[in-house]
Amino acid sequence: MKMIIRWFPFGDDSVTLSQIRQIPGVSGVATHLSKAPVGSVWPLETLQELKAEIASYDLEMEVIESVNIHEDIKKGLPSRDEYIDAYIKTMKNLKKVGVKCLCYNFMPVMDWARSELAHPLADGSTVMSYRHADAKKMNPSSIMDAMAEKSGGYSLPGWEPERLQAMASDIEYYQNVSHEAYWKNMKYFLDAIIPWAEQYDIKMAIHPDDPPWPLYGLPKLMTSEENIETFLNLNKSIYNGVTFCTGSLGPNKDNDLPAMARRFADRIHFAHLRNVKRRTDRDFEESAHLSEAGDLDMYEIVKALHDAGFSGYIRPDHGRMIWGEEARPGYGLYDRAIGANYLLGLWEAIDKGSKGAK
Ligand code: CS2
Ligand code: MN
Repeated sequence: MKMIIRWFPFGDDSVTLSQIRQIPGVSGVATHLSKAPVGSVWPLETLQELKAEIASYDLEMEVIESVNIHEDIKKGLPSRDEYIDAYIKTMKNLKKVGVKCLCYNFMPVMDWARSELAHPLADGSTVMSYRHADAKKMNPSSIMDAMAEKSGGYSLPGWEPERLQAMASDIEYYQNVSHEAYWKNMKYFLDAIIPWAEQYDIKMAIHPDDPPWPLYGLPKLMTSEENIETFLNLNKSIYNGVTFCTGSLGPNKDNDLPAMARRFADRIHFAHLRNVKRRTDRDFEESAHLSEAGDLDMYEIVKALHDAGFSGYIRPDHGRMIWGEEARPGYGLYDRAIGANYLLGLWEAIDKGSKGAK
């Protein structure tokens, strides 16, 4: 298992590689080419420069999060083939710079959605929160404005401006896309790229939908144990894997995360471990990583992964904003550093306990 931290390059992050390097137990970063338009081929020389910068801080760049999927692929349009070709060319360049795991998502139109980016907690920190009634009321472009305004000018993962231009018309398009059709589009993509993932030895790791339920009538599939099983059966290669994001799957109280971790461990190549506090079946807020801070038993989740032989990458996911830090929402330094070492502590105790440490 390797503990990593997500980092946004090219001045797009308030957190520095020098700071990440000082977090004990962290071996590398999950990063991406934030300036590469969705559907383009990522230039090898840019990747080489990025890897060299990361390596100059003794950090590894083995995980990419994310090479986003062009909407035409998700829609299953004829133009998808040219974007799939570009995706495969990008994978070839990623192989050349030593990437071993590629996190992506197949969420239609947008990445995660929240209705509040700085919800105050009693301890004076703030978290991102989701109230379904508010999110439904907010038309997508106002969510975009609210997010852009409150995110300190950072574009949020998956909410890059070029993806949002067509947001309203894309949402309209998906009103007539059935789950069955969407699964077919997903399978078409997987069957095209998994042979190349095998050849390049890059483990593909799809990220769940966040929140894990329908919003704006969009087909949200990666939401439950049953749907993860369906996904894994679309293409049975070990290279067709999952990013096990507990904060994305956790708001759905029917998701038994330790059981899912045990069941899918051999197809989980990347784990985003964070906690959430459910308020209702459709409302939640994020929390500190500690089990008692939210509704998830982080010990049981880590134990399930460990005991099932998980050997991939783990990262702390969204943290609170604490000690007055101003950063990309969910991506402050302090609470993710605390989370990383909490998770490492759990892993060490479970690992040594399993070996009968005295
Ligand atoms: C991330 C997602 O910030 C987050 O919650 O886990 O944005 C994730 O990077 C993408 O969905 C993966 O493509
Ligand atoms: Mn995640």
